[in-house]
Amino acid sequence: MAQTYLNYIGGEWVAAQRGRTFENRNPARRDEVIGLFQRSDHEDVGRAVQAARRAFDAWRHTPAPKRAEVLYRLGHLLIERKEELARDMTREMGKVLAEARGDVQEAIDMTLLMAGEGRRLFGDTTPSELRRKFCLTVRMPVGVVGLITPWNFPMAIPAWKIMPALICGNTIVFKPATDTPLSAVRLVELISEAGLPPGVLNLVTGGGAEVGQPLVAHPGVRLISFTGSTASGQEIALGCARQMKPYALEMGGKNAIIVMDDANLDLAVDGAVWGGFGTSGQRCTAASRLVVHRAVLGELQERFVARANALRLGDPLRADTDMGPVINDSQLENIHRYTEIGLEEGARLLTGGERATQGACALGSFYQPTVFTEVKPSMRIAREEIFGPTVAIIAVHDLEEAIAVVNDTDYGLSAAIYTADVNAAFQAMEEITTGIVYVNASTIGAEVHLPFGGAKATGNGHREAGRAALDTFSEWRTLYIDYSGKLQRAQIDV
Ligand code: UN1
Repeated sequence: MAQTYLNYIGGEWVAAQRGRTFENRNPARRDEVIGLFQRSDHEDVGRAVQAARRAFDAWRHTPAPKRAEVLYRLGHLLIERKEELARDMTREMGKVLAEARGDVQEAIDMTLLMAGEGRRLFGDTTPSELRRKFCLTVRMPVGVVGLITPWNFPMAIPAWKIMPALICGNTIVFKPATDTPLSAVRLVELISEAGLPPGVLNLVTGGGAEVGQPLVAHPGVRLISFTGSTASGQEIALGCARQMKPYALEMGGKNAIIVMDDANLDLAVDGAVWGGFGTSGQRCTAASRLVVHRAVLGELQERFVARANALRLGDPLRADTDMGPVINDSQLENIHRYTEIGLEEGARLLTGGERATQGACALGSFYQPTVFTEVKPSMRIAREEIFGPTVAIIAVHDLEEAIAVVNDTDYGLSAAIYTADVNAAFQAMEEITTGIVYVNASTIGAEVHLPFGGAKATGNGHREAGRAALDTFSEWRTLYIDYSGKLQRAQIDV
């Protein structure tokens, strides 16, 4: 009998009001049920918001260095439990164990980074234009914040949002993806063990329509931070706009690697394999396009396909597995639909293009590493986010054309260039319109102390991680202190 996991509201583990649950299965072995989770609805959201509102006053008045102590304790608990957290994550989400450990590590890094912010949270001090007048800015919490997170980074992305929200003094209602609620429960268990006061962080599991939408619509929630698809992000933006509620959105990508004729091809192939097939291509930073100089096209293509074919698919808990399953069968069908679209559009399939069913793959939702060449920038497989192990190769004549192709997409998250030419590298860094640009490294590999996010349809101008995250989760308060003892008029009295 599968274990049942509960919501966490006001410091208590509780069942959803209506008593409904949903099943979470292992994508590598569909017969394995990970657990039953609460299928919550607007009533549960309402209770969680109420608990978060009640906890807000005490938490915002807790000095930030004291809030940080909870985060330091949490960081150490995460370090201690890293291995079991990674195993749970691999079981529910399917990324290979080494990557799951990396996901937990990213949560650790963010937790400790934000704990350090407890003694910084810097604002500005600046002179006044008037005498005996003092000007400064301080960060104030926003209030109750709603966090909606995806399944592809079940612990890292929740940590990117929860940790800055907490250190800034907000209280939280957290809705994790329905495909990865176990990692969310584990994280919340540890935060509570670390001593977070009841009500400061509340967990409500369930679907987008039943939990996400009421969270966005609730007038008591003062900010929504969301990572997920562009379609859902647009819905959230519209819902928030009706209430003048701020929202920070982190959405899709159609990231590209440029390989120039002078590139170190060993390095470029390593980066293309890691970027294209790491996490089975299910990263918003995945390298789903390879933009290759014609002079090296043949060789690059040959080496890349050989490496794709050599990837070992199977049980992601095994150390010798390179690539695990995709998240579920409906996503797998979506990935396969794009293979059909690519073929219909006239791209040439070099390898893959089918569900993988050999050996252990027969038990789960596996898709073969898939490579298309002769892809034109106008094709849908070159423009739309597939979120699977599918890479489109586009040939170009020179750097200018390569940059134009990279930029010719609605998205703007990450890009990379492999070249030995410093001028080409700088030109790419300047001209590519993504939030993140890598030189001689793949499109994935963001670190927590730098801003993460993108332009165009990828985001709405916010950045996660680094100091930038504090700007999302705090309101600036500007303070003027006039100690002249008389009326002084700015802009008028000189
Ligand atoms: C995501 O793809 O949703 O740079 C986040 C990376 C990771 C974070 C990715 N550190 O790929």
